[in-house]
Amino acid sequence: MELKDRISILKGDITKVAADAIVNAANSSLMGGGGVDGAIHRAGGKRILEECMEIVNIRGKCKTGEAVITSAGDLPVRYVIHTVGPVWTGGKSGENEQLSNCYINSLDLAVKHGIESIAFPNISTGVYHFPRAEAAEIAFRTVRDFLEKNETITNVYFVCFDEENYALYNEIYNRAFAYSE
Ligand code: AR6
Repeated sequence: MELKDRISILKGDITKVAADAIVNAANSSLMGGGGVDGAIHRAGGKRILEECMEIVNIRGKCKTGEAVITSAGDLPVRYVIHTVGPVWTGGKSGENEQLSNCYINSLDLAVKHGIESIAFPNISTGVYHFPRAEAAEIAFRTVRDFLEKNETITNVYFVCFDEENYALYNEIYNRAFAYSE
């Protein structure tokens, strides 16, 4: 399968996406919150929060850039991967690398669990205020680099909730694959 066919840009609510796994833009407590995190816990039910609590009890809080995996409760997916994006504080505190790590660590976990299709929200671009255009470039480049070296993941969906992110991702996608068949 060609790289361009393994990456898709979708618009809408990630809790409605059918895939093997969806990724949650969580915070280090893993106790839920607003934005996409709130939507995932609301739609998935209490099983997800219970598993998050077990994880925090065993290994402590989830650090920025790291990822953990739980089952998906009532969601139409098998797993939820929870990752903690960086809070944007101007870009000189390692935010770019931390954001990239969110995608890499989520994809590594996906591979370990035999996940073939995975949906990402636009991590850190809400409450955490990462500039959208830069976040989209980092997300796309990181995923693309990963897929070039991996053959088990067949589909990555970038699920954009707002029009601006959707336009940014489409622009990046079209630029990346402009000269491919
Ligand atoms: N489906 C897909 N994307 C969504 C949805 C949804 N249902 N809802 C919002 N988005 P944010 P962050 C988009 O704030 O910036 C939470 O309280 C949204 O438009 O959810 O990483 C956590 O507990 C934006 O583009 O996450 C943390 O405390 C993107 O998801 C904190 O927010 C991310 O926005 C994490 O902040």
